Amino acid sequence: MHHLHKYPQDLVKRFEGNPIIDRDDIPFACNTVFNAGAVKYGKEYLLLLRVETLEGKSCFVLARSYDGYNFEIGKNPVMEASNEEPFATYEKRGVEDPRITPFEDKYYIFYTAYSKYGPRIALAETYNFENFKRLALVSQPGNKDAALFPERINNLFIRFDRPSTGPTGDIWISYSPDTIYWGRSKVAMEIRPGFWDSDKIGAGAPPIKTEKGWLEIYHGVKGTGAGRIYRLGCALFDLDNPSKLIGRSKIPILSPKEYYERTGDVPNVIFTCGAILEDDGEVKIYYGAADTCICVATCQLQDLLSSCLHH
Ligand code: M1P
Repeated sequence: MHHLHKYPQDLVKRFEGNPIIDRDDIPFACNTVFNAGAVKYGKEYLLLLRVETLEGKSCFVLARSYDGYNFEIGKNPVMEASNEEPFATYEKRGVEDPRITPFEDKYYIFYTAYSKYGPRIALAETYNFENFKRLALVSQPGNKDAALFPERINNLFIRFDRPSTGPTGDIWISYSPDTIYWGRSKVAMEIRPGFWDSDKIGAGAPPIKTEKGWLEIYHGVKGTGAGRIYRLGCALFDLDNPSKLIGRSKIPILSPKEYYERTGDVPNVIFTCGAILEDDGEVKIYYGAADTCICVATCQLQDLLSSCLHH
């Protein structure tokens, strides 16, 4: 039905072949696949898929592609709820929403460790996407949506995260000398009452360095009488002091509209954990739709920057 819309509504252009991955593509029985970390690894595009098993717990499965659209899916999970402490206690309900950051010679993965205590941020690393090593649980319960910056600033690692401070939630920034101990936490960007991101916001893809600042593609949530709507927007932060917000898109860059975004386990959800900036300035945004399948949409970096700055 989208061809009937009179005016274009999304800055970001959906791939016509969406969804690119759904549960029938996973080589074992599962419930859903969504919210994938994304990275370019040599000539390959890699997605670390969040796959929810029939049990209802999530694990991670690796998917590989040479064009960013057609993926070959690994036969088995590369990470499942851990049996080893200290992780086992806090991953009893699974591992969720991985975000991959290339960092020097390795790749860090922030993910949500989920248990009866609630969500916690956990950190793993890999050098080759064959072996994954858990490093530490790096927050108390009630924190998630962690996205690591791809370089140190003033000798410190930096992350955005989303502590739960009641029914609403803002994006915070924290600093660490070693990726394990985090502090100097402060709020970096707040919800906007009256807007599409009025109730909760959370970092999506790890920040992308641009000449205008750190670009963050984030999700914003608005409650309605029929449930929440998750949309994507973008924001720009100062290169030297990323706690300083420079600008923010006034309208969303992508909102649920297509059937696969409207219908699924959780309707009206567009949620990203990873985007890839190509050499020609195109940004591929991978997103989970309705917590049920994986989609991709593209746009020009310059258009995202303009949307942050022109409002
Ligand atoms: O169902 C939508 C999303 O809800 C949660 O996200 P957040 O706590 O940031 O609002 C997560 O469970 C996420 O995985 C899910 O896609």
